[in-house]
Amino acid sequence: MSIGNKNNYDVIIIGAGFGGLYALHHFRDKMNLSVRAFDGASGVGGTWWYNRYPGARVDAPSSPFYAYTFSQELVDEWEWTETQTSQASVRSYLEHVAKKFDLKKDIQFETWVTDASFDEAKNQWIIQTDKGESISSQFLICATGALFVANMPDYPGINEFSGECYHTGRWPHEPVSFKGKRVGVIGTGSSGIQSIPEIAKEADHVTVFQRTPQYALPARNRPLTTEELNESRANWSDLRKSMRHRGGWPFKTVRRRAADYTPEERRAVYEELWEQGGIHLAINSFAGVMAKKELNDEVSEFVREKIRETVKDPETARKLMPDYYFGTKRLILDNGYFETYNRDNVSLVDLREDPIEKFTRSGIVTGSGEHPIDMLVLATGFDAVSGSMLQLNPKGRAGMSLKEKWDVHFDNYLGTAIAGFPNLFMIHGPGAPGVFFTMPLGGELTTAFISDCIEHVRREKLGSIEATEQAELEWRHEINEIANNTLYPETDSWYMGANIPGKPRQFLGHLRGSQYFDRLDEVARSQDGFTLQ
Ligand code: NA7
Repeated sequence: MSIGNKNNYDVIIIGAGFGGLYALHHFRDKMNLSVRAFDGASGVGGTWWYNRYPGARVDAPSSPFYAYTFSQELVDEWEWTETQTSQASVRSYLEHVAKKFDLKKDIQFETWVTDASFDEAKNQWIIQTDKGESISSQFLICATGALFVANMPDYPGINEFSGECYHTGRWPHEPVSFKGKRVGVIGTGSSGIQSIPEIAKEADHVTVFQRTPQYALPARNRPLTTEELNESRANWSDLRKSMRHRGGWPFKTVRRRAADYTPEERRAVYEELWEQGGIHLAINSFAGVMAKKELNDEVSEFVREKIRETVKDPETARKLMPDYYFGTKRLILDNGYFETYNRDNVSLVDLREDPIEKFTRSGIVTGSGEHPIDMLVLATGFDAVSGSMLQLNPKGRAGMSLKEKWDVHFDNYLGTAIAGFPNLFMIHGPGAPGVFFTMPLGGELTTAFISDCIEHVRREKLGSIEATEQAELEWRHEINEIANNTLYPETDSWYMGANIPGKPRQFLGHLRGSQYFDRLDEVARSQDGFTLQ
């Protein structure tokens, strides 16, 4: 084992969420490298450390698959309890993982990395922390989180608001009481849609400020049975392979051709899938829903009908009608979201027809007047995928900053390496499958790739590995081509960077996760697209 001293390691990892924790375990325990990890939070979890708002859950019927896959022992000993895992449950699981693999001793918590610069003469990264430390390593792993930098709206007077104010992505650790309060919630993505029903159960009144109505589908969350858990444990190695080859989830998808069905028969299929749970409608209806406009329109209309049937007040139902292509914004699994609008203490403001003009000390003023509130909940999302890397803003060759490099396009190679930034690897960077694949497994597979690259450099006694600009260019075309053959680019979403004013418009994911990881395997063997020296 190469032992690092206090100031120099083989590998520095930034972030102690799913990606960073696994990377630490892998590099330290499987590759015998000296590793130090840093995280600004006081504990493990990354995104799951911060997003502890009421109702926070994985946005998929996740258990036991939204979890690490590499250890049968871990799979056998962890008791998942519900199909749609709660934030508290994910956090307990990650605490357990950290303890089981003795990870915390190599993580420096409550420490922000304030700078990271590449020393070309020594082929090393030097990081500075807010504790005044300067530490170096040959390799820098950025597990900084795809959903980390909170998007804070910039409405006139918002800082004058004198009531309590919380962003869902920075929720306090102390309990927040909504009792007797008038709560304003801005944002109806996953975080808004998961939290609004919970807040409404306790608050005096909830006013939802909605910019874009959403296609939320029933989560049908339920207890996971012992038989189900044991069955997946018994077949874990096959399930793991299925996940790798079926886009991150082991579920068998039915390949149906829309043309083989009459409209009435298709409708019956949608109904059946809806009853099974929204995820089935999302992944299992007909081939081409995400690429063919007419077919997509049909599913969109089906969901709109369901919303109309659920929401009693026709005017509220009208405002809740989504009008973009189904699935082109992150699909949301809800637990009673639309039903919440039938409560007397919930009202909806459609910001597209009644925009926010300003905040006062005690409320929000829209075109129709003032909405007095005691508490503001900002469920306004994140500067997703690229935001955490830009916040870190590493400096590569010749001192070039990532902000300069990514001024107009988030160029990189394979969603993990960046030309001009040798020996730096991202986990879930722009263009990686990220949220289009099961993220814990995606992190494991990406780490395996990075590990092959590091192994290669060390075996050959080289100093650095760096993506070429040509490889970046080809990669840019490759991921854009995949996205451009779908309806995703037609919609303003965080997938496209459209939620952040001024952010370059670029599809931020890779839609074919299994193919992507095949590609990583190929490149791990060939080192194509990299310069090694
Ligand atoms: P999202 O999905 O980005 O949702 C944010 C919501 O906030 C969305 O409804 C936005 O409307 C709205 N928003 C953002 N900025 C504003 C302003 N300035 N004014 C009004 N409304 C605004 O974030 P979440 O936290 O819900 O979920 C992120 C991911 O976490 C999710 O996709 C899952 O993968 C887990 P818009 O739709 O942009 O018009």
